[in-house]
Amino acid sequence: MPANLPPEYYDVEERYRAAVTPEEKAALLEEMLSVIPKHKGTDHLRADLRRKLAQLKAAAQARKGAGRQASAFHIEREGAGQVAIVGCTNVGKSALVAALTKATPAVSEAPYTTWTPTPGMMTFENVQIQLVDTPPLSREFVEPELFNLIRRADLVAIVVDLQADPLQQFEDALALLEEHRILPEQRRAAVAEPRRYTFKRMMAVANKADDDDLEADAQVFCELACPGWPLATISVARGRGLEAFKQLVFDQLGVMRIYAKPPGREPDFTAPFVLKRGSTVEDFAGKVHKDFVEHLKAARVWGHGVHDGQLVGRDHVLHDGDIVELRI
Ligand SMILES: Nc1nc2c(ncn2[C@@H]2O[C@H](COP(=O)(O)OP(=O)(O)OP(=O)(O)O)[C@@H](O)[C@H]2O)c(=O)[nH]1
Ligand SMILES: [Mg+2]
Repeated sequence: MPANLPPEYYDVEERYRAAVTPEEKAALLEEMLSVIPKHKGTDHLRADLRRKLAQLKAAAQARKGAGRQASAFHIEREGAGQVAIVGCTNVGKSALVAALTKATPAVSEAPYTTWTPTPGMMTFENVQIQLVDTPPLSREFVEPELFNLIRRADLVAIVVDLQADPLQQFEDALALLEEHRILPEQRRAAVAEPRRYTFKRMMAVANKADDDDLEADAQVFCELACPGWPLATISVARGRGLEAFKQLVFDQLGVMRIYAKPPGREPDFTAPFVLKRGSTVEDFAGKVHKDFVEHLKAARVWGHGVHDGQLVGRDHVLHDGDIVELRI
């Protein structure tokens, strides 16, 4: 036992030993974890407590039946899409979410810092995208609920640390996901029994590209680990590549922005409707108001592949940035 534990720790530990119910034990384990200083000397102790906590939570989850309980891992989707920021410990997931949103997850050089997810809204041009910081994908301490969070996300960003062993980190993260029957969309065509898996859109994020040499390493990493994958090369610490990261996330979400034009007025460019790419005028009408779908006669469109104000039918496919005036 390291000598430098604060006195509160021993108080909580005593209560933990006396606790009877699993809920009480779990709460006290959380309290113990919150008072332990984070440094190398406490790594083993923290790992041990976290393992116990994960076991307790898994048992509690199994008793209650999945999903009914309000859970820290159940995060309501907000904005244009939900992006799960995942990966091994210490790669900079929390640092990324803290840099791009108003959320303030703890960032630390000690491993296993995060263990509940934290959502935050990232602004890209005129849309808001939800990033979710998550606990590390670690075989030892991972909570089963994390995989449900990942299954619900619209996009999964796997973060690696270019200054550590990014290939191994990437492989470990993917292997753990695969054990829980989550595969990248990229692999769907190559899988023999696709019905056994959940396929998710995934992108790679090579973090800690603090200088040009490391940035070049990112290319090599991607060629070896995930050729053809969408890759964002960033340094959260140096603020490199973050704009390109946002653009890539938006592109990979597979959504588009449509502006509603009330007859005789200008559209509001600050408040786009966000629809799946490939959506039609009819889909858009349904998003504006469900009654509009039934009563829709035609629409006028300004934008891609039409002349200004062209009349189109309900099956017309829209494009990112189109302006639409619905005719009811
Ligand atoms: N050099 C460098 N360090 C970084 C960069 N981004 C994050 N870090 C550092 O990496 C360490 C880990 O960052 P976190 O954001 O806590 O990592 P994490 O992936 O959330 O870790 P867990 O919560 O344990 O899964 C911290 O010391 C950060 O300051 C970067 O771009 N360059
Ligand atoms: Mg973290």
